[in-house]
Amino acid sequence: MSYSVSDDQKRALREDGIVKLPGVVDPAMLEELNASFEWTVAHPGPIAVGNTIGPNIFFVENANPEARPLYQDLVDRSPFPKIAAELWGSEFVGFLAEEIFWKKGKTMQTFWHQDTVYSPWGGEHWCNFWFPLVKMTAEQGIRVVRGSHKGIQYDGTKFNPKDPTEPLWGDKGNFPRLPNISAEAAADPDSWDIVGFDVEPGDIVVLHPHCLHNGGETDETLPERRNLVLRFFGDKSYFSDHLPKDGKGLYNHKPIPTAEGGFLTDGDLYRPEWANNLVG
Ligand SMILES: O=C(O)CCC(=O)C(=O)O
Repeated sequence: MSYSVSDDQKRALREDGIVKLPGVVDPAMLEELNASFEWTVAHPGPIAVGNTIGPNIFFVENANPEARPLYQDLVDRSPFPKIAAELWGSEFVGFLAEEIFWKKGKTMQTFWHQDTVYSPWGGEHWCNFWFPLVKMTAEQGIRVVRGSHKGIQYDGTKFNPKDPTEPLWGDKGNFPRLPNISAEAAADPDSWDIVGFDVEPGDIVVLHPHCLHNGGETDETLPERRNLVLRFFGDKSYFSDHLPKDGKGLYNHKPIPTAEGGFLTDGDLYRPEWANNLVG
Protein backbone atom coordinates (compact mmCIF):
# COMPACT_ATOMS: atom_id res chain seq x y z
CA MET A 1 0.00 0.00 0.00
CA SER A 2 1.83 3.12 -1.16
CA TYR A 3 0.30 6.47 -1.91
CA SER A 4 1.63 9.68 -3.31
CA VAL A 5 -0.19 12.87 -2.35
CA SER A 6 -0.75 15.60 -4.93
CA ASP A 7 0.02 19.29 -4.59
CA ASP A 8 -3.70 19.96 -4.68
CA GLN A 9 -4.28 17.63 -1.73
CA LYS A 10 -1.49 19.37 0.22
CA ARG A 11 -3.06 22.73 -0.58
CA ALA A 12 -6.52 21.55 0.49
CA LEU A 13 -5.28 20.42 3.91
CA ARG A 14 -3.24 23.60 4.37
CA GLU A 15 -5.95 26.04 3.26
CA ASP A 16 -9.30 24.30 3.79
CA GLY A 17 -8.20 22.23 6.78
CA ILE A 18 -9.56 19.03 5.22
CA VAL A 19 -8.80 16.69 2.32
CA LYS A 20 -10.12 13.38 1.08
CA LEU A 21 -7.62 10.72 0.03
CA PRO A 22 -9.71 8.25 -1.99
CA GLY A 23 -9.03 4.51 -2.00
CA VAL A 24 -5.79 4.59 0.01
CA VAL A 25 -6.49 1.77 2.42
CA ASP A 26 -5.99 -1.69 0.93
CA PRO A 27 -8.29 -4.60 1.87
CA ALA A 28 -5.81 -6.14 4.35
CA MET A 29 -5.37 -2.87 6.26
CA LEU A 30 -9.11 -2.24 6.11
CA GLU A 31 -9.67 -5.61 7.73
CA GLU A 32 -7.23 -4.62 10.48
CA LEU A 33 -8.98 -1.30 11.02
CA ASN A 34 -12.29 -3.15 11.38
CA ALA A 35 -10.73 -5.68 13.77
CA SER A 36 -9.20 -2.83 15.82
CA PHE A 37 -12.59 -1.12 15.95
CA GLU A 38 -14.14 -4.35 17.27
CA TRP A 39 -11.35 -4.73 19.84
CA THR A 40 -11.96 -1.19 21.07
CA VAL A 41 -15.71 -1.79 21.39
CA ALA A 42 -14.93 -4.86 23.51
CA HIS A 43 -12.32 -3.03 25.64
CA PRO A 44 -13.67 0.40 26.60
CA GLY A 45 -11.09 2.61 28.29
CA PRO A 46 -11.33 5.21 31.04
CA ILE A 47 -13.01 7.97 29.01
CA ALA A 48 -15.35 5.92 26.82
CA VAL A 49 -18.90 7.32 26.65
CA GLY A 50 -22.21 5.86 25.53
CA ASN A 51 -23.65 2.34 25.19
CA THR A 52 -22.82 -0.69 23.04
CA ILE A 53 -26.06 -2.66 23.40
CA GLY A 54 -29.69 -1.93 22.60
CA PRO A 55 -31.50 -0.87 19.43
CA ASN A 56 -29.90 2.59 19.49
CA ILE A 57 -26.16 2.67 19.99
CA PHE A 58 -24.00 5.76 20.50
CA PHE A 59 -20.48 4.89 21.59
CA VAL A 60 -17.30 6.98 21.53
CA GLU A 61 -14.00 5.64 22.78
CA ASN A 62 -10.93 7.86 22.90
CA ALA A 63 -7.23 7.31 23.62
CA ASN A 64 -7.41 4.15 25.70
CA PRO A 65 -3.91 3.57 27.18
CA GLU A 66 -4.53 -0.21 27.02
CA ALA A 67 -5.13 0.09 23.28
CA ARG A 68 -1.83 1.83 22.63
CA PRO A 69 0.25 -1.28 21.74
CA LEU A 70 -2.37 -2.47 19.26
CA TYR A 71 -2.72 0.88 17.47
CA GLN A 72 1.00 1.69 17.64
CA ASP A 73 1.77 -1.62 15.95
CA LEU A 74 -0.86 -0.99 13.27
CA VAL A 75 0.43 2.53 12.62
CA ASP A 76 4.06 1.33 12.49
CA ARG A 77 3.20 -1.08 9.68
CA SER A 78 0.94 1.38 7.84
CA PRO A 79 1.69 4.06 5.25
CA PHE A 80 -0.21 6.66 7.32
CA PRO A 81 2.77 8.42 8.98
CA LYS A 82 4.48 8.79 5.60
CA ILE A 83 1.29 10.20 4.10
CA ALA A 84 1.04 12.74 6.95
CA ALA A 85 4.72 13.68 6.41
CA GLU A 86 4.10 14.24 2.71
CA LEU A 87 0.91 16.21 3.23
CA TRP A 88 2.71 18.57 5.62
CA GLY A 89 6.27 18.45 4.28
CA SER A 90 7.28 17.38 7.81
CA GLU A 91 10.40 15.48 8.86
CA PHE A 92 8.85 14.31 12.13
CA VAL A 93 5.57 12.45 12.54
CA GLY A 94 4.38 11.09 15.88
CA PHE A 95 1.29 9.03 16.62
CA LEU A 96 -0.92 10.40 19.38
CA ALA A 97 -3.89 8.05 19.86
CA GLU A 98 -7.04 6.48 18.43
CA GLU A 99 -10.73 7.32 18.68
CA ILE A 100 -13.77 5.39 17.44
CA PHE A 101 -17.38 6.43 16.80
CA TRP A 102 -20.12 3.80 16.62
CA LYS A 103 -23.74 4.81 16.02
CA LYS A 104 -26.68 2.55 15.26
CA GLY A 105 -30.45 2.98 15.02
CA LYS A 106 -31.73 6.47 15.71
CA THR A 107 -28.87 8.63 16.95
CA MET A 108 -27.82 12.25 16.96
CA GLN A 109 -24.98 13.94 15.15
CA THR A 110 -21.62 14.59 16.80
CA PHE A 111 -22.17 18.28 17.45
CA TRP A 112 -19.94 20.93 15.89
CA HIS A 113 -16.75 21.40 17.90
CA GLN A 114 -12.97 21.89 17.73
CA ASP A 115 -10.80 19.17 19.32
CA THR A 116 -8.28 21.80 20.43
CA VAL A 117 -10.57 23.07 23.19
CA TYR A 118 -10.39 19.64 24.85
CA SER A 119 -6.66 19.06 24.43
CA PRO A 120 -3.39 21.00 24.93
CA TRP A 121 -2.41 21.23 21.29
CA GLY A 122 -1.27 24.13 19.14
CA GLY A 123 0.32 24.56 15.71
CA GLU A 124 -0.19 23.68 12.09
CA HIS A 125 0.90 20.04 12.18
CA TRP A 126 -1.90 18.15 13.87
CA CYS A 127 -4.26 15.92 11.98
CA ASN A 128 -7.01 13.38 12.35
CA PHE A 129 -6.96 10.52 9.87
CA TRP A 130 -10.69 9.77 9.79
CA PHE A 131 -11.48 6.32 8.33
CA PRO A 132 -15.06 5.50 7.24
CA LEU A 133 -15.82 1.82 7.87
CA VAL A 134 -19.17 2.06 6.06
CA LYS A 135 -20.28 4.07 3.04
CA MET A 136 -21.56 7.56 3.95
CA THR A 137 -22.70 10.71 2.20
CA ALA A 138 -20.91 13.95 3.06
CA GLU A 139 -23.64 14.85 5.53
CA GLN A 140 -23.48 11.44 7.20
CA GLY A 141 -19.67 11.52 7.34
CA ILE A 142 -17.45 14.29 8.67
CA ARG A 143 -17.63 17.95 7.61
CA VAL A 144 -15.69 21.07 8.54
CA VAL A 145 -16.13 24.81 8.22
CA ARG A 146 -13.61 25.54 5.50
CA GLY A 147 -10.48 27.28 6.81
CA SER A 148 -11.65 27.32 10.46
CA HIS A 149 -8.39 25.65 11.56
CA LYS A 150 -6.87 29.12 11.09
CA GLY A 151 -9.64 30.83 13.04
CA ILE A 152 -10.52 31.53 16.64
CA GLN A 153 -10.84 29.02 19.44
CA TYR A 154 -14.47 28.64 20.48
CA ASP A 155 -15.59 27.11 23.74
CA GLY A 156 -16.31 23.37 23.58
CA THR A 157 -19.70 21.68 23.67
CA LYS A 158 -20.88 19.38 26.43
CA PHE A 159 -22.61 17.33 23.69
CA ASN A 160 -25.96 17.93 25.40
CA PRO A 161 -28.72 16.94 22.90
CA LYS A 162 -30.99 19.60 24.38
CA ASP A 163 -28.41 22.33 23.86
CA PRO A 164 -25.74 21.53 21.23
CA THR A 165 -23.66 24.60 22.11
CA GLU A 166 -23.82 24.37 25.91
CA PRO A 167 -20.35 25.65 26.84
CA LEU A 168 -17.78 23.18 28.12
CA TRP A 169 -15.75 25.78 30.05
CA GLY A 170 -18.16 28.72 30.39
CA ASP A 171 -16.92 31.37 32.84
CA LYS A 172 -13.82 29.32 33.68
CA GLY A 173 -12.44 29.88 30.20
CA ASN A 174 -12.10 32.85 27.94
CA PHE A 175 -13.64 31.36 24.82
CA PRO A 176 -16.63 32.65 22.82
CA ARG A 177 -19.62 30.33 22.83
CA LEU A 178 -19.94 28.05 19.80
CA PRO A 179 -22.36 29.28 17.15
CA ASN A 180 -25.24 26.92 16.37
CA ILE A 181 -23.85 26.01 12.96
CA SER A 182 -26.43 23.31 12.17
CA ALA A 183 -29.36 25.64 12.92
CA GLU A 184 -27.81 28.58 11.07
CA ALA A 185 -26.90 26.46 8.03
CA ALA A 186 -30.43 24.98 7.95
CA ALA A 187 -31.92 28.50 7.95
CA ASP A 188 -29.44 29.84 5.39
CA PRO A 189 -27.25 27.36 3.48
CA ASP A 190 -24.80 30.17 2.64
CA SER A 191 -24.24 31.17 6.26
CA TRP A 192 -21.31 28.77 6.73
CA ASP A 193 -18.86 27.45 4.13
CA ILE A 194 -19.17 23.77 4.99
CA VAL A 195 -17.10 21.13 3.22
CA GLY A 196 -17.31 17.33 3.34
CA PHE A 197 -17.15 14.33 1.03
CA ASP A 198 -19.10 11.24 0.11
CA VAL A 199 -16.90 8.42 1.39
CA GLU A 200 -16.58 4.65 1.41
CA PRO A 201 -14.32 2.15 3.18
CA GLY A 202 -10.80 2.53 1.81
CA ASP A 203 -10.96 6.34 1.76
CA ILE A 204 -9.32 8.57 4.35
CA VAL A 205 -10.45 12.06 5.28
CA VAL A 206 -7.62 14.04 6.84
CA LEU A 207 -8.53 17.13 8.84
CA HIS A 208 -6.90 19.59 11.19
CA PRO A 209 -8.46 19.09 14.67
CA HIS A 210 -8.79 22.86 15.21
CA CYS A 211 -11.33 22.93 12.34
CA LEU A 212 -14.92 23.34 13.41
CA HIS A 213 -16.23 19.88 12.52
CA ASN A 214 -19.24 17.66 13.05
CA GLY A 215 -20.16 14.04 12.38
CA GLY A 216 -23.39 12.69 10.95
CA GLU A 217 -26.19 10.80 12.64
CA THR A 218 -27.86 7.45 11.94
CA ASP A 219 -31.47 6.98 10.84
CA GLU A 220 -33.35 4.93 8.25
CA THR A 221 -31.02 6.20 5.48
CA LEU A 222 -27.92 5.05 7.39
CA PRO A 223 -28.82 2.42 10.00
CA GLU A 224 -25.24 1.98 11.21
CA ARG A 225 -22.26 4.32 11.19
CA ARG A 226 -18.74 3.21 12.08
CA ASN A 227 -15.56 5.18 11.85
CA LEU A 228 -12.12 5.21 13.37
CA VAL A 229 -9.72 8.11 13.88
CA LEU A 230 -5.91 8.04 14.21
CA ARG A 231 -4.23 11.27 15.34
CA PHE A 232 -0.77 12.41 14.24
CA PHE A 233 1.48 15.41 14.92
CA GLY A 234 4.44 16.80 12.99
CA ASP A 235 7.29 19.33 12.93
CA LYS A 236 5.05 22.29 13.77
CA SER A 237 3.16 20.82 16.72
CA TYR A 238 3.34 22.51 20.11
CA PHE A 239 2.18 21.99 23.67
CA SER A 240 -0.34 24.73 24.39
CA ASP A 241 -1.33 25.53 27.97
CA HIS A 242 -4.59 27.27 27.01
CA LEU A 243 -7.14 25.17 28.89
CA PRO A 244 -8.67 26.14 32.24
CA LYS A 245 -7.38 24.01 35.10
CA ASP A 246 -10.59 22.79 36.68
CA GLY A 247 -10.25 19.10 35.88
CA LYS A 248 -12.87 18.98 33.14
CA GLY A 249 -12.38 17.83 29.58
CA LEU A 250 -10.26 15.08 28.17
CA TYR A 251 -6.95 16.54 29.34
CA ASN A 252 -6.24 16.06 33.03
CA HIS A 253 -3.36 18.58 33.30
CA LYS A 254 -0.98 15.91 34.51
CA PRO A 255 2.51 17.23 33.59
CA ILE A 256 3.74 15.58 30.39
CA PRO A 257 7.31 14.27 30.78
CA THR A 258 9.92 14.87 28.09
CA ALA A 259 12.84 12.61 27.15
CA GLU A 260 15.21 15.20 28.65
CA GLY A 261 13.79 14.70 32.15
CA GLY A 262 11.60 17.82 32.33
CA PHE A 263 7.97 18.51 31.49
CA LEU A 264 6.32 20.21 28.52
CA THR A 265 5.64 23.91 29.03
CA ASP A 266 3.58 26.33 26.95
CA GLY A 267 4.97 26.73 23.42
CA ASP A 268 7.34 23.72 23.59
CA LEU A 269 7.50 21.40 20.62
CA TYR A 270 5.01 18.62 21.34
CA ARG A 271 7.49 15.84 22.07
CA PRO A 272 6.40 13.74 25.07
CA GLU A 273 9.02 11.22 26.14
CA TRP A 274 7.16 8.40 24.33
CA ALA A 275 6.97 10.26 21.01
CA ASN A 276 9.19 8.59 18.46
CA ASN A 277 9.56 9.75 14.89
CA LEU A 278 7.72 7.34 12.61
CA VAL A 279 9.30 8.71 9.44
CA GLY A 280 12.88 9.29 10.66
O1 LIG B 1 -17.20 11.08 13.14
C1 LIG B 1 -17.70 11.75 14.01
O2 LIG B 1 -18.88 11.60 14.38
C2 LIG B 1 -16.92 12.84 14.68
C3 LIG B 1 -15.45 12.80 14.39
C4 LIG B 1 -14.66 13.74 15.22
O3 LIG B 1 -15.18 14.50 15.99
C5 LIG B 1 -13.20 13.72 15.08
O4 LIG B 1 -12.63 13.05 14.20
O5 LIG B 1 -12.54 14.44 15.88
